[in-house]
Amino acid sequence: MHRSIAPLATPRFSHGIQGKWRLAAATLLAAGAMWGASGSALAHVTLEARSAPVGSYQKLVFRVPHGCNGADTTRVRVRMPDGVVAVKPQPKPGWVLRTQEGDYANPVKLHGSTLKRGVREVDWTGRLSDAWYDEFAVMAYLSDALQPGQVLHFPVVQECGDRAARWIDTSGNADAGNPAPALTLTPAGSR
Ligand SMILES: [Cu+2]
Repeated sequence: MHRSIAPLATPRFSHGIQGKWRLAAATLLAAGAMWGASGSALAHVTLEARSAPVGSYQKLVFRVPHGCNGADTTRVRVRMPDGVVAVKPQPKPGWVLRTQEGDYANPVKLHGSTLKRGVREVDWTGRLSDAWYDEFAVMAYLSDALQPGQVLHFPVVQECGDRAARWIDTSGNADAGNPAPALTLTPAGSR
């Protein structure tokens, strides 16, 4: 007697297992999208610390993880927003350091004296290979007049020879192509 062997039917997963596969697939997709977004955002010029208390001294570290479309970085200029005072940049061996002074929007009382002007822009000129990572730091005081919850934006122009990347978007939009490094202010004395 010849019994026909039914052709192998597509294994039908029970709804539970199929559901799980679908869920796993959806999670992977979402993770990929998020990495894409946060990965690329994290890969721009950003601040190491994302938040800091009002009325405190902070070391602000600007991270440069790549050049301009493959070209080496030759200059990094950072503008200080209002309320960021008593700025002292960190020199870097092999880089020329320049600063631009200007009036503060509001005078700031600090250690018994009133500061009316100071460093408003810092400029490092040198060379950083696109294949390498580096940091550019300043010490600064976050004025007591600033408000917790406020987001400070530090526009950065990254020059790469005759090319440039302008990290100057201060909209705070997550999908901004060229976001300026941002610092969220927390209440005085908070960690
Ligand atoms: Cu990037």
